[in-house]
Amino acid sequence: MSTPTGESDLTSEFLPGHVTAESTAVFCPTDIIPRDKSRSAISGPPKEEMEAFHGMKKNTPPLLPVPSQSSSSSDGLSIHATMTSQGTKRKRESIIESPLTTDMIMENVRQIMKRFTKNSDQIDKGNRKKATIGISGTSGEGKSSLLSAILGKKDLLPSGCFGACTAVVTQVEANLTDSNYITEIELFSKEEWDKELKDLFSVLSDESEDRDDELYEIAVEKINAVYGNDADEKTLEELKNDAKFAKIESFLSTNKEKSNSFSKSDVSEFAKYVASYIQHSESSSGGWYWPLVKSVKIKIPDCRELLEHIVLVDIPGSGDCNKIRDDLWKSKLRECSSVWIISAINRAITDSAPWGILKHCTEELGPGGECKSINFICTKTDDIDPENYVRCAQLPTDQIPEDKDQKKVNILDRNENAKMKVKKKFKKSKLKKIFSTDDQFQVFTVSSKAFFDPSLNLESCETEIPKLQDELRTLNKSMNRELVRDYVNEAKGTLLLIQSGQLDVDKKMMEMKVVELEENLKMSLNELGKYFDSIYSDLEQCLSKGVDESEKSCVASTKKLIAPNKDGRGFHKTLGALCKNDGCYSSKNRNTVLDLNKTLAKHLHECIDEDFSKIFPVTETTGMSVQEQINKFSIIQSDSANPSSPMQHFEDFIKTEETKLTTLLSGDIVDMKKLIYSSIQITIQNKMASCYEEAAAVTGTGSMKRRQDLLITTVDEIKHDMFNKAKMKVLKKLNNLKLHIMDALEKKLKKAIERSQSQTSKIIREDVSGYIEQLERLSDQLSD
Ligand SMILES: Nc1nc2c(ncn2[C@@H]2O[C@H](COP(=O)(O)OP(=O)(O)OP(=O)(O)O)[C@@H](O)[C@H]2O)c(=O)[nH]1
Ligand SMILES: [Mg+2]
Repeated sequence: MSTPTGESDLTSEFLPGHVTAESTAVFCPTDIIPRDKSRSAISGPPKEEMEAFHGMKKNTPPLLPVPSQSSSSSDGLSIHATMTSQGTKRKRESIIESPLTTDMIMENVRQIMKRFTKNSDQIDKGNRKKATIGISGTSGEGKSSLLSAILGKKDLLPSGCFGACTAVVTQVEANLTDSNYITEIELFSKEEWDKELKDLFSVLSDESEDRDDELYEIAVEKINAVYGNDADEKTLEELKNDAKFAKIESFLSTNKEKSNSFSKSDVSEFAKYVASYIQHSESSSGGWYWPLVKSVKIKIPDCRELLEHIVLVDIPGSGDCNKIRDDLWKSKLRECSSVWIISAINRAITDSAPWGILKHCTEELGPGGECKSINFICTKTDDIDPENYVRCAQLPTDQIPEDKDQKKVNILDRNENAKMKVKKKFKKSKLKKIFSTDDQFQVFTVSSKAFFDPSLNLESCETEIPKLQDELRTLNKSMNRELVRDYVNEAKGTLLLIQSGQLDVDKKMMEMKVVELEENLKMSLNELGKYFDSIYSDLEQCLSKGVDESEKSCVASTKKLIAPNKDGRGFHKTLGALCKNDGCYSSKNRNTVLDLNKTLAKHLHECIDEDFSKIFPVTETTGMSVQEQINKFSIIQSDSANPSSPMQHFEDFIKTEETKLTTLLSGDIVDMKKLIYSSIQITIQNKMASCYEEAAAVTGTGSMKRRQDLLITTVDEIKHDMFNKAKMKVLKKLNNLKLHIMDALEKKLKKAIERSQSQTSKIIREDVSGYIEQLERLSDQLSD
């Protein structure tokens, strides 16, 4: 433990480390290092120095000297030149006036806390989740190229010229520990792959005329990718006798427990390795593992500033009808706080695909998810046929460019046009309804190619890649601030506990305060309980209405979905796939999605959507959200203690505990809200499961009709029970949320009261009020 004898000592200890997502120290009461009385007096910096520092009377240490290299810190706040020098009073004052970076604030707090805790460097990983940005779009539109450009690493991710390229969901984040490129690959278990293989071979053996050609093609591709050319011509039994088969089996068994991890310092070597797991290539067979992969995580060095708190997820354009990956696709969307829709600029307006993909998942993004914004990104802006453009845009023909500069004028003109048209289209789309303001939807026009290739004559800013990088940087910065704010709050709580413990508080007064706070807790919980009861009854009413409407219309809407009067033969295959896939069919490019479960859940969703988004809004305040109730929950009456009262620190400590709890609970609220919303569809799917299975097994002449009849009759028979179960499930989960929140508040705040009481008996004789003030000043610097 360091003896805080002043600034110079601290300087020698100071390590300009980075703040990491994980760097929120946990300060437990047990961590507090008791001091004996003889040493306690020296626990702050020397008094004279302190008074010289601020003219303060209290024991307040100076803010730490600032490392010069922190000027490149992740939050990019400007640093005054004098902040790097030290020694005189004048210079120290300028330290206070200049804004500190979050790194500096963090380090200051860490240094302060070193004096009082054994593990001020201990890291709490669980506190705040990283933000997920989903990058979605049809195959070949430039998602992977865009990601590589944003990270400034050309060819990092495989990109393809022919057909689908990225085959699996690829998660990209920052490597915050060293300068290596790391990949963690999650493979199917041996059992999962055995089942998949069995399904693939059953698709191959289907020789009936209603065979699903898309499924058939996917089965051939997958089998050949893993086992080599013509493996699809063998039977499953023959394949099992193949040496390659045994190799793959053992590969999956050995990787069952741990994910397959790989680390390289050389980017091209790394890219080549990763490609074999995520690239879908038609040019060669065997030796490609993408069919065996569930998901891939890639960690990139030197991008802390962009991705310290953010995960980018490349969501491949084509579905492969694998249920596990399909579920992952949907659950990834549910996790996204922002989605980037990617479309080549020449198709952005006319092509329905980019909109089609998301049209089917507004629920996963809106009420059932946490999406705060959508960026529509038009890619390949460098790719223009000037003559064609001048003609299509009906520009005067003398504007056909003859040189590069004229071409650039056309490119920029098309960019502006595209932005305008896409925004207009968005205003009319279904997606619009999940947002409350227009600025939650932005359009970018980018060229990943021109970003790396200056010969294409676009300035870096005209490629708009820097604009997207800035957006990431800003988000990262604000998340960093939140994290550091939590850290400072936590530290403050610890010091307040110490401070309240070493003041001579009258025992009787303390007992009275405890009784008062316990009483307040009871009353506040009571109020919160009433709030939950009222939203329960609101939702119950909406759901009951939804159940009635669902019962009335479900047979008709089922018929409309599974028995449309068109293209009977083609539809036979679609229906077969729908039954095999638990009620949901999605075409390879996800443009066409038929989801019977979602169709059946529609009325229940529609009836609760308005209330649900008031109770669980994604961004705005509604006056009736759970989050707002938690934010205002407090057992401290605002003016219950006067500032000079010895009880003040005790109350302040409770307040810091309340803030901590609010942060913890907000994550839980979002997670549980998603479960509540999705429970409607899941209940319906479970209720229909045996019917899907039965319908999938129907074969022979007239099987389409028999499948349709079976589905329609079942829906009619079980509708009452099914929709009521779905309703009850929602209410039960809402009640679980209530219990979870009430329980957490009660237990944690009781514990906080107990902790501060027991602290009073500890022998820590040290005035830490100066440190507390310092933490408050640091905290002020973090306010927006
Ligand atoms: N001219 C031009 N071509 C681009 C640009 N971005 C990507 N491409 C090309 O478009 C093709 C597809 O790019 P990818 O990045 O693989 O597309 P993707 O969206 O990841 O495709 P999937 O992985 O199949 O989902 C490749 O040949 C790229 O070289 C661009 O900005 N300009
Ligand atoms: Mg790709």
